Amino acid sequence: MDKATIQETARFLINAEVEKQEVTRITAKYPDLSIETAYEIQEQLVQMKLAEGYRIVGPKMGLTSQAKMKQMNVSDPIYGYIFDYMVVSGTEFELTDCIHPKVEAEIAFVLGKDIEGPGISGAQVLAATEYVIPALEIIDSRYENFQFTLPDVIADNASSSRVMFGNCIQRPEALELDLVGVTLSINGQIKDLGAGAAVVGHPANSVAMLANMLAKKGEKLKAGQTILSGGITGAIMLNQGDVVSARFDGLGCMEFIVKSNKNSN
Ligand code: 0L1
Ligand code: MG
Repeated sequence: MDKATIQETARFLINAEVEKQEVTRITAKYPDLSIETAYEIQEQLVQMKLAEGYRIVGPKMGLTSQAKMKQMNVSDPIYGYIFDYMVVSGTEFELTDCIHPKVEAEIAFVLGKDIEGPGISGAQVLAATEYVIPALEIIDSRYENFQFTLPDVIADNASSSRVMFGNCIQRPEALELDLVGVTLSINGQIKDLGAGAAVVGHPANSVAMLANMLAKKGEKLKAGQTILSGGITGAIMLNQGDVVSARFDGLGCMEFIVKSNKNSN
């Protein structure tokens, strides 16, 4: 794929996000799209957002659970980027900001030191982590019906859309992160649950994989970045009026309400 087509495809995906309009997956037009080229489209999309003045909060890992990897028929997770405009503060989420959002519970790592791959281990990640916090990631594939192949979702910034961070801060050594249990409930009913080990065995392993993947393009994880390590629970579709709550063992509770300004008058 030439540079102009990479730029045009990245703009196509940004427009879908901005206009909140689902689009046909890009592999329908480019069936031979490789993983490498998909990451080039993602990189172009990231550069366009930076040029628009947005700031990167941190990279994130996606497709980290066995269930998601099996579903996509892949053996490795993928990465994308969380930007400042994606961070939702408060306890309300605006449904009409997205196309067809889903929520998943994660543990986020805030780094005290840079981490530069290759060869990074989970233990090195824990040593470089200032603290961990609970997070609810809202993913919103720009593709029709959340249907995509691996290159499609990589190009689409790993479905990144919104994120809420909890305010319970813990040093990483205060918890056994692989044993941290999480329940994700909607309107008081548990929709999914899991433990940190669902994230490639241990959430710190996921961050280590991320450092090693980014090293291939000469990037490192930076002190101060907040990094989503991957879904402990599956992703649950959101609907207007939903009260979403997540309980993290040792990391407190998070709750938000799904609003829609479409029907507010
Ligand atoms: O954060 C994630 O795990 C999302 C990865 C992309 C796959 C999806 O949209 O379900
Ligand atoms: Mg996620």
